[in-house]
Amino acid sequence: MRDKFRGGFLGTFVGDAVGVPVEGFTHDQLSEILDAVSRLPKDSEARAETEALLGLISNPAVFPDDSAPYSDDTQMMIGVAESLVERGRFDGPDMASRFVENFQVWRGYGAGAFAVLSAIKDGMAWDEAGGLLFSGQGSFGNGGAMRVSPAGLWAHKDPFVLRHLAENQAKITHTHPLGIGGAALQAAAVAVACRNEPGRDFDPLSFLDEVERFAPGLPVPYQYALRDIREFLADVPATWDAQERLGSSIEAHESVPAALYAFLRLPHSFESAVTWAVRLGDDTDTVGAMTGAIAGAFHGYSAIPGKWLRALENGPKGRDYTVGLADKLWDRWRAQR
Ligand code: R7I
Ligand code: MG
Repeated sequence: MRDKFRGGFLGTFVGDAVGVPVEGFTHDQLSEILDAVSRLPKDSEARAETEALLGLISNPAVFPDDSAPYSDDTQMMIGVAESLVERGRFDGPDMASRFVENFQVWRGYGAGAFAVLSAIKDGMAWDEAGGLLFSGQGSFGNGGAMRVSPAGLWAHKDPFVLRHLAENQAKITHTHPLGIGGAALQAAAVAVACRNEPGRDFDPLSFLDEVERFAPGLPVPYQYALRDIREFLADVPATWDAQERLGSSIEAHESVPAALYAFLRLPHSFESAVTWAVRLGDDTDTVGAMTGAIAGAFHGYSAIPGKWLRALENGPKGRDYTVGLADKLWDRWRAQR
């Protein structure tokens, strides 16, 4: 179980880091360029330059050890985890203050999240700023879902605590029902991944049933997407059609289902699932992070390729810190049972 907690944390971190350099590429652009780079001569300058542009997805060696950066996804996941480790339950003011303490603008925050964190930093109440976004509708970006894995791990035994945690941590920045629903779905997927073991008899449809039991009554777009996922899973061989139907954008309802599908489509390999997810294009770091969280909680930290782990940035609040944080959450989880 410790390995699964670490996997859920570092899965987010790795998926984020793999996706960061190629964020904003469309699926077609990414496919073309990956195909082109594989045909360039091994020792050519053109190949080295293109690989340097694409980062971990094309060649992990382009990053010296301890240098591949994470983005806001991992930074905010760290905030969720720090608060849970310290408080042992959802504590809004504490979690919001950790988001603000960790806030480094250059990590690539969404415009809404940036506004919320800046407002809280300037003294606005932690539970007020999020609801002001988008003319009072609140954000339906995927920011509440991208960071939720510690909540999924923490509450993997209890669907009620899980829902409470997932929704409340989202609401600090995302109060739109679709933003909240995405966080609930992603947390449920991580929780169910934590509850199940990889093996030959793994059944994606039973996994999906369990996810739906852990996240009942989601807004309609999620219910349609879950139905689509069932349809795509029956498609053999799988195609990229899912990309068009599910989407991989910055909006929660157009990226959380895609991340779940990427895991279910390739449930036997962390690396394959994350690579596939990032290759969907568009919001690559977040779809990568969310797929990585699910696959990491399922396969465990020990299944994450060493070539990716070694590359991750390892300064303050880097790789070693994040592994330690996962261990602390696990220790507290055990102590509290
Ligand atoms: O959701 P969020 O924290 O970040 C999402 C993505 C991730 O990929 C991060 O890594 C980062 O790159 O951004 O950021 P928000 O700003 O809350 O939401 C993201 C975007 O979704 C916004 O900038 C809007 O374009 C859009 N959006 C909305 N547009 C109109 N009306 C979200 N909610 C609304 C809305 O209600
Ligand atoms: Mg990001």
